[in-house]
Amino acid sequence: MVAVQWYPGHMEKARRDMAEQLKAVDMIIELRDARIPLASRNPILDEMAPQKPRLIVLSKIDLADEAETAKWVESLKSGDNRDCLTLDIAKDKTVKKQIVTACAELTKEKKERMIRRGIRPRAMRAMACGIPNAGKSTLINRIAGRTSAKTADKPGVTRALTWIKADSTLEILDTPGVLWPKFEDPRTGSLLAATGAINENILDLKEIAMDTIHVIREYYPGILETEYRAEEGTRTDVMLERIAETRHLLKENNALDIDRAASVFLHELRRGKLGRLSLEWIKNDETEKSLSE
Ligand SMILES: Nc1nc2c(ncn2[C@@H]2O[C@H](COP(=O)(O)OP(=O)(O)OP(=O)(O)O)[C@@H](O)[C@H]2O)c(=O)[nH]1
Ligand SMILES: [Mg+2]
Repeated sequence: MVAVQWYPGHMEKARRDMAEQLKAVDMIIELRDARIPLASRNPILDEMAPQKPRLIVLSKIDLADEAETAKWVESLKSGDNRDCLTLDIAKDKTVKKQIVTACAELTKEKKERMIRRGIRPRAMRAMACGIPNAGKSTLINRIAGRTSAKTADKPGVTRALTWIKADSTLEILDTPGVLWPKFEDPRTGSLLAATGAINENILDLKEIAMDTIHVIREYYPGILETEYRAEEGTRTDVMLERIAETRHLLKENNALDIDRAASVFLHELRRGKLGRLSLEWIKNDETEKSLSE
């Protein structure tokens, strides 16, 4: 398992800016990647905003295993002041309606309290946050109904905090993707790298690809062998050779280009070419509840 860490200065600054804004927000919309619902959980959020109502949005469900996602949602929904939605943010036509409805439900008590105290209810404010590349800005644009936030298929795109108005009841703050200073479990860094949450320039893609091949073979035996025409039991490093062969990745001297094979493999995985795969399966001892105890 390769050790990965990515916590550049702009993330530390974003964390401070977010902590500052938290006082003004009524709830959190936490985006996580449906393929890795635990590895994409930012522990900083629990420290910064343990009390705020939280809507967890599992993004990229179009790339994740449906059966696994259903189990995760059950676990992530449980708890007071919490809800969990699954979304294909880029395509789902009901993104705005689902978010507005879920946020209204989670802030209902607060609104009622304001009315009881004779305060005219204002729009509720939600902070959208989560790991880089999870789809925060895409979500903001879908809700705003226009392309106001810059999005791209690479991590670290958003650098500033920006408010948008969903409707008269809800305002949402787009924030930069942030990670945290240390991944307790080395698998976390590797899974975040595999799914595209970490700047590729700092990664050893071959190591990440090998870790990922290992995970996929555990959960989905046979699919890599079929896709890349490899024998059952092929060693992980040899699997990269098979990938180079089937995708015709050769260096100038006609040797197999293993570095490009690693990169092509990870991009095929992220595009969903290998099917809908979840890289973290729910285990009884690893649920959200046990983590927060
Ligand atoms: N397949 C799929 N792609 C998505 C989904 N949501 C977002 N994307 C894509 O993911 C990429 C990243 O989206 P962004 O909205 O820029 O992500 P972000 O969370 O704002 O990223 P940072 O600003 O870097 O933290 C883009 O290429 C989106 O089109 C989804 O539900 N499914
Ligand atoms: Mg963004």
